Amino acid sequence: MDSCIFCKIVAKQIPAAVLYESDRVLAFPDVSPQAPTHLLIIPKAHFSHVGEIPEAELSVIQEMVGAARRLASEKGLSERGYRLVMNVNPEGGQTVFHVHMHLLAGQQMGPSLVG
Ligand code: DGP
Repeated sequence: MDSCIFCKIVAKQIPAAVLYESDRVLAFPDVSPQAPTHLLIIPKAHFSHVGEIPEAELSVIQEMVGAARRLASEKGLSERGYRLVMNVNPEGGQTVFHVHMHLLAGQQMGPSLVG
């Protein structure tokens, strides 16, 4: 996807401080953090939202969760806790249409999941 920001990050055309990289997954800090730790974990392949991932490729979500757990552990966040969020389509709050998971941590999260 030529115009996709996250595809450009995958292609190293836009800089990002890569924190985790595998054949299928990349993680880097969110450009406008909403918590002391705010990371994005994305599949390298372009899927516009979770509903667009073919059944046969859903294992990439497993890899993304694995990357999130590993990053949380490396940053000493596992015990304190963190929040994983995936926004899907406009009403779900999605603004960048390349699948991504937010890892938010470093503060007490509120009870509300909507805002
Ligand atoms: P969402 O609203 O769930 O689609 O979240 C998209 C996130 O992507 C938002 O928190 C800001 C972040 N973002 C947008 N453009 C860039 C970028 O160029 N670099 C980085 N690191 N993050 C970006």
